[in-house]
Amino acid sequence: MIRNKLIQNAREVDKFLINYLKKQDRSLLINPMKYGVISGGKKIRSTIIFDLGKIFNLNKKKLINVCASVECIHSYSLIHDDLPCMDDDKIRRGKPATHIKFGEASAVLAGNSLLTLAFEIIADQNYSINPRIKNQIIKSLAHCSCHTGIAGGQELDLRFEKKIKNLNQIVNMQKKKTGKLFSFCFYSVGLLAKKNDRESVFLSSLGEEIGLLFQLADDFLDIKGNKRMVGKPIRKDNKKGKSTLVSLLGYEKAQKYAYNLKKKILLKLKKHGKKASDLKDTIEFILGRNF
Ligand code: GRG
Repeated sequence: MIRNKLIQNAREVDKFLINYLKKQDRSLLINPMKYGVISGGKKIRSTIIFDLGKIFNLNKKKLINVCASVECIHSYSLIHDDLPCMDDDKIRRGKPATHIKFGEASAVLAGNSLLTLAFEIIADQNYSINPRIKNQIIKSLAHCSCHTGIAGGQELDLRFEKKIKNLNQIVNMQKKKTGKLFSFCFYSVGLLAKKNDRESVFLSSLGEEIGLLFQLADDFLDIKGNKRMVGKPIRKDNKKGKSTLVSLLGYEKAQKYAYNLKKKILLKLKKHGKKASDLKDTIEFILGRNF
């Protein structure tokens, strides 16, 4: 069931992105950009946005630009994450990483182009939402992506290699590196649903917690996953001396931590009753996933 939902949502976002790029001038970077963002990937962040839309009665047309821009930022982060100066991976989504297929310079430029395309997609005049909300979405996307978010989290991740870090330091790093984009998904849907400040803060932190849960699952897959299913090299964290909750607590205790975190998240969704059932399914998938 969840698999069908993911495939269907990914198709819709891919279709939007293909059409969007078709309307732009051709360039040499279109192919590495498409390779990075369109071909493959679960597009789980888009599914979360659509699930949230169900809770707040927002249709997909209102949400699709946010989904596409999030997938551009996410794919950009993966392209750059695989570069030799970062995590130095050659395989991504079961295929050669973008820099292996197109060369390092093109991968850097395609990543940069996806970053800026994300903002263009929200700012687009055909995306007809309230201009004040549009402005807030753009500001939040920038805040979650830059040194206060993903990029800052990645810097910490690299600096923490082969160092002993405590639980708070690791959680803070992972909430930035992975959690901030999930946080943006929640916050932007809250903005579109015209939620007040208190609810927006609540949604942002819930998104961050789901991002942390997602990262924990990623760390479990690095140890017990199947390389073909995961689509990228596994058993790398230990070799690289990555600071993760698994390396700090051990596999069993980290699993317990993740299970409790999931329980806490699901409890917070209780107030939305049946409307949250799709999001609850996605959260169950996030921790139980094998890809
Ligand atoms: C993007 C602003 C920005 C900066 C770049 C390189 C970098 C700085 C950040 C790396 C962040 C990173 C790679 C975090 C890991 C998040 C994670 C667990 C990714 C895997 O996501 P999936 O499983 O991937 O959703 P698919 O392939 O399904 O799309």
